[in-house]
Amino acid sequence: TAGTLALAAEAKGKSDFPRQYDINIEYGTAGFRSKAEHLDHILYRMGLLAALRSRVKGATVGVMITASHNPVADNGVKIIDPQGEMLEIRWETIASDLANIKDDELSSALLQIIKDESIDVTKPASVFFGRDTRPSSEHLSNAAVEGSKVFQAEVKDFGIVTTPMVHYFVAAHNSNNEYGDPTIDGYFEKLANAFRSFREEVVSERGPESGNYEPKIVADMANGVGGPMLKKMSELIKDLLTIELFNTGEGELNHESGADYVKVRQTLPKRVRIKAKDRCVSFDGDADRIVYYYQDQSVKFRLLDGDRIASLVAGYLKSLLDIMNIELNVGVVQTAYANGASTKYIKEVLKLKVACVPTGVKYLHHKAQEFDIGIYFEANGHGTVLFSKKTKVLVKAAREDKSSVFYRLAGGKRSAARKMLTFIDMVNETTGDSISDLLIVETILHARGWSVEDWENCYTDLPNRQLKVTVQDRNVIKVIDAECNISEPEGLQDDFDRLISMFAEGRAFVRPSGTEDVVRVYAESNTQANADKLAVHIAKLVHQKAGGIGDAPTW
Ligand code: G16
Repeated sequence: TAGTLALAAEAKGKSDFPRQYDINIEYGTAGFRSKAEHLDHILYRMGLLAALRSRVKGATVGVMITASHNPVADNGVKIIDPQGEMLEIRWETIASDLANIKDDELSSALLQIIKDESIDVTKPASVFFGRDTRPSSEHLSNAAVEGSKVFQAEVKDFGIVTTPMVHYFVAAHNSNNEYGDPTIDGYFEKLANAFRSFREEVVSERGPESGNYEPKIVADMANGVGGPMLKKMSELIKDLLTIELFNTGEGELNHESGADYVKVRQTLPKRVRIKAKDRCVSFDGDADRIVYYYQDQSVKFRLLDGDRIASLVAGYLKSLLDIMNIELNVGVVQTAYANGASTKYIKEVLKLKVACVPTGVKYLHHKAQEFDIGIYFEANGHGTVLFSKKTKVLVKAAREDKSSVFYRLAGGKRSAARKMLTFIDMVNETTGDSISDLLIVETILHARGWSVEDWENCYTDLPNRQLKVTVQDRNVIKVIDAECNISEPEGLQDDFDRLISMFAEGRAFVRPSGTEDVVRVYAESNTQANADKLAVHIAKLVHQKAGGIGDAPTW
């Protein structure tokens, strides 16, 4: 019975996974994140909760153990819902409450959830597990597995895999393999086959000539799980793309490398050998983000971030729709971090809709579902593309269109449809996926015959700067308007506005991070010096008026 299970869960929790730290940890931007040593009891309890969530949904759910871009000493966990999407936001509160109760409150809390959510504990439950390469991940994963087992869930542990792979496994399994084969090989084959088919379609249409596109990239793996996984992919497509891998695990995770380091510092990762104009990518620690960059002739670092990927994808998909003559509601979803120039380009040049939502893939994903084709990317390189059922039906119909008397002339339309369907297969629609995103970008650049510079020439980024401010309690900052403004501390937004108005093309905002104990500052302006200055002034104001600790940041 529920009572017996809850008592067993509490007993095991007390003996094997007691709460040893009196620290309140909330389900944040991407699940729980903290120092690894604070997380034993939370992982165990999330294993319990995942088993309950599986019963509520009557489907398999996923648990990923990672702290992604955070330092190696941190770790974290997130629960993945049955279609491979992030945990329903209402359940984040349930998760936070369960994570923060005392050990001897566990059975009553579990019984309360069972009652509130009308869960039948005799029904089957199934949980998939995956973890990143952090030294603490195996131990923490075992704690979560133990939790799910106590609640009699069937458990499948995929071991060390990327975060988006776990999202994929869950979605594929729950679709009865329609979305793909829910295995590691199935994941690689699905993406690699789509990449190859697309290439064949392009080559059969226009021959082997690929314009300015060079089939070679340099890849920084942040010393994370991306290393072995991209290596595996690279072997499957080595005749089409040469991938030179760096930071594949010999150094410290995310240290002086990885997508976050490159994006925030706007600099090359360490321990990577490149030549001018080499097309380079960086993954983050769990391979759900990617940024591109290169060094130009004058050895200047040039970044092509998530906004650039969104613009590239949106422009290309629109061109396919134009060929097919299909009208669909296509939109790009961004956050306040999106470079103002990208938003302008998408709206004014591509003539597509742009929506802005708060930081966190979960918000972007939900918004993107409102479009027939929803392209969402955070500037940090986290994103994917969602295609509605209607889109898939219309494109399939266009592929089969043999009605035209000008059958031969309709060949372009059918080819565009085949490309679009193959493209859909290459996308991990469940969440941002570095490997899938890399294949998408390479496919479009090849199809367009573009070099990385051609891609960059679409628009010119406004110079920008990001800083972090450490404060006593980051939650004294209350954000509104999709994080573009703050409502508290009172009067601080007015101070920001006065400052911003003094900078040409000035824009800035601040927000408490949901993955680190800091307040983030973003500023852009007409020159790098101005963007830096604006960011520093805003950071100083935050430091002064929101309880800064230590020195205010400088640049
Ligand atoms: C996570 C989230 C992202 C978010 C990032 C930073 O990324 O998945 O959506 O942009 O954290 O969030 P914050 O600014 O709130 O700290 P990752 O790659 O760490 O999982």
